Amino acid sequence: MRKSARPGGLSRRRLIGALTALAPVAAVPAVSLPGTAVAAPESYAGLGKEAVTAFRSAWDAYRRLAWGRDELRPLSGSGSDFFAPGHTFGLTIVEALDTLYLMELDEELVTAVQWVKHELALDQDVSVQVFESVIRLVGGLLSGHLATKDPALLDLARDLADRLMPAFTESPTGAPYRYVNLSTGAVSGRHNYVAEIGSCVTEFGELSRLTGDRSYYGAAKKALRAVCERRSQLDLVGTALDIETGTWTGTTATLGPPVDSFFENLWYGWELYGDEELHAWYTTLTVGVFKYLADRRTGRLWFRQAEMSTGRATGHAQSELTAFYPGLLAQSGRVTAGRRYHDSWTALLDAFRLPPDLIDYRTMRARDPSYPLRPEYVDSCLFLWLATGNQLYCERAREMFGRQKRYCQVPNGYTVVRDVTASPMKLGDLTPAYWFSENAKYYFLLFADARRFDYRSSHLTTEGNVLRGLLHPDAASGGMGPAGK
Ligand code: DMJ
Repeated sequence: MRKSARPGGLSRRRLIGALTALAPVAAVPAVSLPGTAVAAPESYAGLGKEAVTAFRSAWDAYRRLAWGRDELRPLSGSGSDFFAPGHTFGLTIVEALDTLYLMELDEELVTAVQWVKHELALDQDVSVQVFESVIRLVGGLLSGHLATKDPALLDLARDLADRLMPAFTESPTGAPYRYVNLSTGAVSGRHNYVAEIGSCVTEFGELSRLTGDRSYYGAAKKALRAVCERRSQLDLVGTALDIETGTWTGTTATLGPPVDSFFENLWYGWELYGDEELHAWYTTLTVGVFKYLADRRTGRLWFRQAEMSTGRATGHAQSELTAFYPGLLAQSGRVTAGRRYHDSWTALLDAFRLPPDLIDYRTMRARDPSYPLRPEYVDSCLFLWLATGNQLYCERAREMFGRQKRYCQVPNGYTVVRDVTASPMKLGDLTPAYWFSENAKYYFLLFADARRFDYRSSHLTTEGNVLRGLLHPDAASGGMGPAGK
């Protein structure tokens, strides 16, 4: 998630003014960024426009070369399916809906909404991953609905959630099966990961709120309970459960995948829906994380892997996916630790032009040198900035944006990197759909004075879908184009 609730103005500029007046933060007249010269402060407006240009270049290529497919392959000029070969859900379109709205690309938004309403086929005889379907498709449809107020998008989100529900309701433990067939409801995959079990409460809670049907929230909460009540005596959870017996099949405690967004959802469920039990679980497990996983021996804050029942260290890998944690810490009141952990990730950018997907933090060597255009570092920039008002995080985002343009930009937008340690870097052929929902949006919100976003109080899901804080400044004069059409 991501939420900030603060007094004061709504816009980015007014927010900074309010923060400065209320609680002066360390001014950043000039920031020395790793691997760069000193960045002088200047207006971010130009960068906001550049974020839109970056988004447009990839979106236009997607429209031209892969419209209706899940994801764009910008080098080969084609499209690909995310969930299963031969089955497509227009994932990029669904993921882009609220970004299009925030960027005021209203003609494109109308086209996107029309595609979703008339072409998105949910009744497909295919098994899909429940977790990815929830965070990307249900979440994208919900934020699209909140942006456009189009009831058809909510109906689609509900239709999809209903098709996914057997994964939860047929489970003896309440932890969902990993896959469900969207047409038949057949479930499969009794071995499921903690992130996948426990990352549905944000979206299902919102669906319950909007429809008045508590069963979605109930199912997601039961799944969280299945994990939290099986925590070890050290207040650590493992990586995977046999969801039929409830026994742990992966007993390594880690902040990284396949656990990561589970922690976000505990906090988000509390923050969005006021569920005290989620707050208690989050607090308890966070104490366990800091007691057994936090590792400061390199002089930086990192998080090791450990055996969940003994706390014995078992690994020192750090996935880039874990770079969401500084933002979550900031949102949940551990700002100092969040800042420190973000500093660690920033230091990594001294050694690498782009963050490798997996490193050993003791040696700072890449264990997986790919860079799948991950958004987590910038995601944390946004939430640290919202929490502190410190422009340092805008500067860090500016640096990453520059590097993405330098190394990932191709004629059809942006693409993933297969090896960030090679010179020149070896490129892959994919624009992940999350780039449209996350990276582009985070840059835009950090740099632009987005008039359709409430900087004072917002909530973004793990996939960057905005569930709170979408403003409708045009509503009085007739509202946006696609609403209700
Ligand atoms: C996104 O799909 C979500 O942020 C998810 O929670 C994990 N990270 C990927 C992108 O890296």
